[in-house]
Amino acid sequence: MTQSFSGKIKDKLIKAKRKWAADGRLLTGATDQARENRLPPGQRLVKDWPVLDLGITPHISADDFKLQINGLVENPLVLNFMDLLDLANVVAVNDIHCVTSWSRYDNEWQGVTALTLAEMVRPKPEAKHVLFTAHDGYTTNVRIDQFVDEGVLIAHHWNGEPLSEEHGGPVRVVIPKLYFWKSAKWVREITFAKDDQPGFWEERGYHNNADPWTEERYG
Ligand SMILES: Nc1nc2c(c(=O)[nH]1)N[C@H]1C(S)=C(S)[C@@H](COP(=O)(O)O)O[C@H]1N2
Ligand SMILES: [Mo]
Repeated sequence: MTQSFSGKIKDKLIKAKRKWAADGRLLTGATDQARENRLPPGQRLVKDWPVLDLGITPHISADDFKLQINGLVENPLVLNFMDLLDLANVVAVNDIHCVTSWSRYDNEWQGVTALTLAEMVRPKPEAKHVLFTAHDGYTTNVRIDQFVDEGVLIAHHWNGEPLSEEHGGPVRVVIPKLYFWKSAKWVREITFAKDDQPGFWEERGYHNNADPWTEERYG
């Protein structure tokens, strides 16, 4: 069977990232004291916004976009792009911290809070975990308390512009307190569950919890 070009790139990227994870590379532990309050340990500040993903960019128009919210909830929902715009929207400004060691300050996101969506679907008492599934096949997981936390958005605008395709448009998740791999681009499904289900990188050596302040990078 011949493998597609994008399939090859994908495999290459996965291999490189897995190697870093195995080596514990990028785990510098160094802290810039002058910026201690803003820049987590082992991170460096960038001005541009790198694109990181599995190498496959799904093309989903706002018209075709649908978000399913399901699993252990009283009221499963399917929302389209217009539904999201019609819900209470907020603007939140926060910093991105990527596990590959770059951080980017002052990103202005617009979208619906995860808390708003949770209130709409009403998770059952047994629901303790949330799994995000994206259109490129990517998955990532958080606990329900991390999901409903302050600043967590299902976002469709960045710095006043519609979120670009390469950064997860039309709609991505933003979980500012965790390393950025927890923020699924091109999100299509949010599933509440009793048990934790490790996502794509969590299964490949990334930390389950992903707190940048305690460098929960790998393991
Ligand atoms: N759907 C999807 N979401 C994803 C990823 C991915 O490969 N697919 N990569 C994650 C990782 S590892 C990072 S660092 C950020 C990168 O987001 P950016 O490209 O907007 O900087 O997206 C996260 N969300
Ligand atoms: Mo990442």
